[in-house]
Amino acid sequence: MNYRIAYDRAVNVTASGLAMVAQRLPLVKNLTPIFGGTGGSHFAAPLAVTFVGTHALSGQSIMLQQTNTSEPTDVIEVEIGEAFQWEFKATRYNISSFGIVNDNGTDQLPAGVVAIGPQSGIGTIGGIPEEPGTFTLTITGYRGNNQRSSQTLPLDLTLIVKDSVGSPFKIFMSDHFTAEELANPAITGPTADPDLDGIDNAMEFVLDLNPSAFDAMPGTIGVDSNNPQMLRYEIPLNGLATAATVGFEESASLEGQWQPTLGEFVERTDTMIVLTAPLAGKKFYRLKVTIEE
Ligand SMILES: [Ca+2]
Ligand SMILES: [Ca+2]
Repeated sequence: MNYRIAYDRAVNVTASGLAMVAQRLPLVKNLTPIFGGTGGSHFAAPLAVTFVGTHALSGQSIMLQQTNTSEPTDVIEVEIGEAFQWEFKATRYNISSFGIVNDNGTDQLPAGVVAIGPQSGIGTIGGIPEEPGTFTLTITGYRGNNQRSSQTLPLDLTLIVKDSVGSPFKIFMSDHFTAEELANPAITGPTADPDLDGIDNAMEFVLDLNPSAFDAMPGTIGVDSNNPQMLRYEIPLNGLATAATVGFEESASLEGQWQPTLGEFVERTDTMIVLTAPLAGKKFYRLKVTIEE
């Protein structure tokens, strides 16, 4: 802690008031050059002082406080991959800069976390954490651009980053639905189709569509440039759905028996699946996906 005294604000100070403040100063000897060589017993004369960090002798400390929620907290709990934003400002003046010190005493932030600003006195800490752990970030706001100006009391922000517990499917669904909806499998289960586009949620995930808005079936169909006798149907896949089983089934009629299409006609990569089928004849194909919930 680095309290400093400046003469930029006139406050009448009584001896008893000064004594109180002196007790807060970790380095009482710093008082000596400012108050002259007469020693600590001659505090009776009114002095003009401003305390940095403790703004007045009445104990009205300048604090940092969160601003982007109605219920401020200094503990943030998120999962890996979950975005958060925590904004703060000083209770009095606008801060022009701020410093952050982590548990190790350096300014390194957890992976995926950044500090921005302050802009108009508001600082932001946020991002998408990439590593689990509990991180204590000690933030100090400064009235000026350098870190030797008036400062707020330090605030310890605790960031708890938990290992992601959701499957890729659940994380995908959580981007589109509320917690209440996520708890209702009739809305967000893999076989539900809340947006009524005929594409169930499992397939919305595998195809990286929007499970809460109408989508047309994606993909491109054309003649295979390598073989004019063959049709080529290419469908892009969600790169986060690599664990899903994706394949085609075929049938001579829509009411008929669906059989898996032979592997020689299907090519799957992490980001697409391609069906190659003879142009001659008539056959129905459908995409089939199986996911881990
Ligand atoms: Ca749907
Ligand atoms: Ca949809």
